[in-house]
Amino acid sequence: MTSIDTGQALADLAAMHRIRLLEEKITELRKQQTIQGSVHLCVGQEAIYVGARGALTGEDRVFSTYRGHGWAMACGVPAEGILAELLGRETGVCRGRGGSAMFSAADHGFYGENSIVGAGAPIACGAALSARVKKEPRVALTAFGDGAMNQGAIHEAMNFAAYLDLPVLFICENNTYAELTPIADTVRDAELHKRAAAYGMPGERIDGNDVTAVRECVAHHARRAREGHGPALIEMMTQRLVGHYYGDMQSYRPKGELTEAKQREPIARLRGQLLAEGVAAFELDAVENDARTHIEAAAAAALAAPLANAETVKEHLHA
Ligand SMILES: Cc1ncc(C[n+]2csc(CCOP(=O)(O)OP(=O)(O)O)c2C)c(N)n1
Ligand SMILES: [Mg+2]
Repeated sequence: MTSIDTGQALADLAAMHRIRLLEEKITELRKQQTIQGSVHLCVGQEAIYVGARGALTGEDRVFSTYRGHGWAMACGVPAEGILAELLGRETGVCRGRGGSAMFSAADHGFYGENSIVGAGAPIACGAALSARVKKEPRVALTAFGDGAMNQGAIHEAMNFAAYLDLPVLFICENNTYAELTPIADTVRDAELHKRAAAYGMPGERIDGNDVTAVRECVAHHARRAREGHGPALIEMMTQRLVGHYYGDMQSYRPKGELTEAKQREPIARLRGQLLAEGVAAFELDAVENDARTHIEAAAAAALAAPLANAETVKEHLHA
């Protein structure tokens, strides 16, 4: 386990709580059908977003998947704008046009979710190439799942970025499932980071539930990429503590898997580390309570906003 700086760890804990509580609020609103349609939650994977984004600058660009609420929050997209988006409100970050799985907020460096598995990676290469041409010291981070590692687009993007030494960080959020199928049932070698070698770039597997390890690893590879040494593939091991989508019964999970995963989940783990460092339990409770107040206020404001106007549906769209 990595050693921690208490101030940074408290900030990380707060950021992870806000993401977790956002997802819990979305679950509640989806259950009531106040939010409608497909929803993919990132509960359990929060350390990846907070640690990785914490290692980047405001100029860097993030490309996520449909499981993207946590990345958006980590990029600084306001919870109110995200909730309003999922609620189809005029005040949503994409005025209700993107919904849970397809929103973006470029003004926060969040270049968007993408529901096509693997499709964010070639787009991130484009962003990195543009940084190169404009001589801007930005990196493009593309996040995708373990299942996406078997998509052609990911391999094309890795080859392209490696050949041109583009500043791309390929972040594989390995939650060990692609929808309802364990990754181990679909590949000969489940150590996905090894594939980086085939493209001539560094590949690493790290504990994606350790926010400090994530930050340090991403900081290292972002520095390399910014200095012109090219991309890297970082496989971050994690678990989602919920279904693939809202409503997934998870009957495919072996008995006891979730209970065991909860022992390693990032929030409880960082809380345990802070307690061991001598931070009082009431201080940690206060961090969680502040996050709860923040999300409750965001939800109230989002719910009070007007629904997107159907007459303007063709506005604010880019193709
Ligand atoms: C090109 C494409 N193929 C198939 C799908 C259907 N699909 C949606 S999510 C998913 C599983 C992806 O798993 P993984 O990459 O591990 O990401 P996770 O959902 O675990 O975050 C699949 C196959 C899709 N959306 N796009
Ligand atoms: Mg997966």
